[in-house]
Amino acid sequence: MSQPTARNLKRLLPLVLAVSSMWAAVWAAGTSGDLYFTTYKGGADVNKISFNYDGTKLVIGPVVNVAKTDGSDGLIFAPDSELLVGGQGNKVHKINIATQAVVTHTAGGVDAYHMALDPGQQYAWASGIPGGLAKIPLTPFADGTAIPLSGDDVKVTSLAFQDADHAFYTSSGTDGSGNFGTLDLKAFTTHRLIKNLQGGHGMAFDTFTGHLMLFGGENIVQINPANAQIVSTRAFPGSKFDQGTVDGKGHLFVADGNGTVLFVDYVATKKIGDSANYSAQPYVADNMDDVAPLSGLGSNPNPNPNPQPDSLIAVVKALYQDADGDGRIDQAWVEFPKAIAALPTQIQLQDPFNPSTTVTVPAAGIVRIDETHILATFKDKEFTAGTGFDPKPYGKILADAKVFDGASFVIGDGVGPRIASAVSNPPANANDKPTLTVTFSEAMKADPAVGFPFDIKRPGASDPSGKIKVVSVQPAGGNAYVYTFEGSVFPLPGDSLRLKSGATGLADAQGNPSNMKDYVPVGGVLPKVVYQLESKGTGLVTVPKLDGPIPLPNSILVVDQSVSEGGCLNCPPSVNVVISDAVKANYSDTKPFLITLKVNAPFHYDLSFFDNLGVYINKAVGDVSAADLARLRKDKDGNYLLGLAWWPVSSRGGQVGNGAYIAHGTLTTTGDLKTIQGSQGEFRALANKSENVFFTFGYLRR
Ligand SMILES: [Ca+2]
Ligand SMILES: [Ca+2]
Ligand SMILES: [Ca+2]
Repeated sequence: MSQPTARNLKRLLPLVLAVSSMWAAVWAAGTSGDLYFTTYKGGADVNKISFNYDGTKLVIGPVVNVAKTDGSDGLIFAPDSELLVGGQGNKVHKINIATQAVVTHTAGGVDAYHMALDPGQQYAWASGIPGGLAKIPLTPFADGTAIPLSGDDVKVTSLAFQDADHAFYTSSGTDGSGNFGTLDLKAFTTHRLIKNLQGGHGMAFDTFTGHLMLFGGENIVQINPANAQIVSTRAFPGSKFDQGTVDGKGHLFVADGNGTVLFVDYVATKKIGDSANYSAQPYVADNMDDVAPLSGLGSNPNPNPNPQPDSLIAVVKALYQDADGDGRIDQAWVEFPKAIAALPTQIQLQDPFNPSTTVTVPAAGIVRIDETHILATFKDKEFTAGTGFDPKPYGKILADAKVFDGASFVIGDGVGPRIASAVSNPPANANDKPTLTVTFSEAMKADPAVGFPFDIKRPGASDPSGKIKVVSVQPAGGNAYVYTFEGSVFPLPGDSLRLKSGATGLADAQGNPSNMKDYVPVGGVLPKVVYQLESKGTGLVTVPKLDGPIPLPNSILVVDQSVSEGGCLNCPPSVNVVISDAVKANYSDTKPFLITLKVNAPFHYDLSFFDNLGVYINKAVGDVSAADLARLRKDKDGNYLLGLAWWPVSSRGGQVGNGAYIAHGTLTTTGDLKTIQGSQGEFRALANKSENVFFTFGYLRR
């Protein structure tokens, strides 16, 4: 390696130190502004982004096009605030940012890529990668002149000035490595200081450290110009760095051919390679080429000191959600168009179902999901409903008006569907299939291929999950669907259901899957099912002596026990008195009723009676209909208490004598037999709906 000349070192050093210490004291934290950059494939190839770094996190704005050229590479600002852009050939563009007008002049036959502003500000210098040097007049802007170089390197890439007559140069190809040295701008001779430096492609002078920052390939190199020693380096593997810049406040930006911009905060360390530095490398645009200087020669003489209103951050998308899955909206998911450094501190949200209700979510309820998304949660004030509604401007960021656009923003439906109701329909006839009518909380498509998309709970019985086979799903109007089942296992009244969380093929119109956490009871009617009643014991029933025994079609007389006189539902007029007496039951140790039932729905009875030798006595077949029940009193739970009294007259017309008898048959119901009391007196609480009856009882004739 060659050493720099003593003349070079002395010239630069005092100025650099004075400036850097001043900046360090004043600017310790952040930086913001506009970063202008080019892309290398034409089209909308001159652009800018806003950036804001608050000392902890870099935030960049969307890409804004500045102009279109027929080729662009390096770019600098002219003293008149127009952009000078190397045109990737024998041309230099000058762009009026306000009008987007582009004026192009030749570069004296030199291929113009990287640009540098001369310290005297009358000329710009264009150079190649590496290539010849051209001097471009700026007062006025005109065709350039090629300046042949001699010395160690006759082709150059980037220049960084020490003073009016002396610059540092790189001489580098597209791989990002190259030679580094000094250029005498009077003699136009070069003196190489470092050969084949990894990272020696782009270059910027940094007043903050007094050093040169070089960029190329994966590498950033910090060189002390006073002695040409490398102070610090850092590699960012995979990067294709080209031209970079510094803001003079300890922050560096480098364009990367992969489309990112590298940002490094070296305020505290003053060394670009220090691992303690904050760095970020956000994607900006495809075909990223170079960035314009942010400080020093070639930087914007009139940078925009204040963000324009259009740089306030607006919400791009927002959704109401139901985090705990109870069907009530309890949070808003909010998306911003770019990374946000600070969170909103107050968000106002309107209830879509009760427009007069708004909640204000304070900072404590606002959390970051990632760089561009936040959640505002208000579980303590969740809305009363919310799975399906139209998007409307329900949201507003109240605080942070300097950062966030305070306009109302639209919030859409981000809550998946729920079950509003489910009704079980048992088969009415032997060949029918059972069905379940499910009404969802909002419009959705129920895909039959999904099968049985519900979690089911069946208290006190075996879990039917996995045994339920769906054979079809048919729309039934509105948000209702009819699920038809194969086999005997299907949802019953008393079961409860919920939609499976995240079940595919079951989203609402917006594509939100369900996250229903609670269960909805299944309504409807129960199927006829047969159960075993007590079949032992010798209860004793009694009926007063019948003066005129007559055989009846039904030897079971159904009596309403809620009426003290014992109103009979199916008694012929001729037996009224008898039953009335029976209800009074003034006979010790005997009961007037063969069976006592508590029911909530119509039922069917089919019983036969035999004597203790098995001789047939009589039978009882009939129904207690809904119309019958409607005549009775209901208890507070909706049940009817009924007595089944035996009519002790044989089919041949004689009253039976004292003795043991056998009852055999079934009681079935479309509803629920709540309790049943056999002749021996025990009440049984039944989970079942129907009974097989087979028992003996004693009959005491009075
Ligand atoms: Ca370039
Ligand atoms: Ca909720
Ligand atoms: Ca929804």
